Amino acid sequence: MPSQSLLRPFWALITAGVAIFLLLVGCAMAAADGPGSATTAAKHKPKPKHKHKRSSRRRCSSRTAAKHKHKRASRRRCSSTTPAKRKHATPPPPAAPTTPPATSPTATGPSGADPSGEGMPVGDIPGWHQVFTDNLTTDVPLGSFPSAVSSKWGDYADGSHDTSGRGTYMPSKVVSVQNGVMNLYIHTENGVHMVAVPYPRIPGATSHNGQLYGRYAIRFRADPLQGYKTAFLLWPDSDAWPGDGEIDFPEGDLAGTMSAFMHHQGATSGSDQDAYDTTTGYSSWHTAVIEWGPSATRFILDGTTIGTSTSGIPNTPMHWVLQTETRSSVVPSDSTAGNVQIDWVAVYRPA
Ligand SMILES: [Ca+2]
Repeated sequence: MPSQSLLRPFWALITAGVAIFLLLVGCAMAAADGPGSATTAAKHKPKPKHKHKRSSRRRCSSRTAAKHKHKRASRRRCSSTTPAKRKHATPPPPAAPTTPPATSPTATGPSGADPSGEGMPVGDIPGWHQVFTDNLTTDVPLGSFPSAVSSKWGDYADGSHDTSGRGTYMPSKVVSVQNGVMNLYIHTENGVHMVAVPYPRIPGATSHNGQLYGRYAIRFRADPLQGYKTAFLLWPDSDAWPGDGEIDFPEGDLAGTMSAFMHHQGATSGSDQDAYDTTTGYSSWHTAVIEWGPSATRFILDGTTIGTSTSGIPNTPMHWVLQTETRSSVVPSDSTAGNVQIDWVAVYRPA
């Protein structure tokens, strides 16, 4: 039997060993609970909604909005779309395949009514009663829009400035219907950048052509015209902006990508809104749908929902205008010319 004095260093060694072992185990556990768990938490954290306040993307100043309050042609719209600056919280939908812009539509159906390859929806769908359609099968020569189809369409009058002030609404020089498609021939004459804002006249609408809630579908494409944009939108009949909100889709530079926006009911500034970006450009045919209901506003691009807003939904009648005009931040070249094309539109009211 070893003596007590001989055992003392042995026990000291064992104690030290155990202490080191416990220390190592402790460190390992701490490591597991520390950065590792943070990473795990981040990985499993619910994805942030694909939604952000667009504070950096100021729309019209309140001064501008007030100034144009009663001027239909010039109201609103002074956004400078800078998609690159806006980060996506979630991956955007995949980009549509790009095909060379076809300025002259090629008919695919027997009647040539659906050159985009997707027929116009006809009839009610669950929750929605169809109130307006136009497959644009009646030709309208340049200079005759909207007078030739005034029971179905209106447009801002020739000669007024667009939102940025750089362009001029000139439907007589811009809008025609041919081969089953409405063409908005965006171009410059004598230094005047010519744009237009056709809008369908909705049966049963308010005196401002509005509805309280609705579903708005459009099949469209555009040539990549730098410095021009679409802001197809729902604008409050009240003209109370931003208080009564606004709904925009698709909005974006024709040479860039599309976004959707819902300005909140009760907003006190133009940045009080939800924004949903995509990586989809305008060159190919696309179908954009705004579903505006009392409990949700959905933005659907080619059958995929790209954003849903459930609070601050505008709750007064609004009217749909296919606003196509110059951008505020990019001066279009005088040589830039091409078409925004619309194959069909379909409008619904709540069933
Ligand atoms: Ca058509």
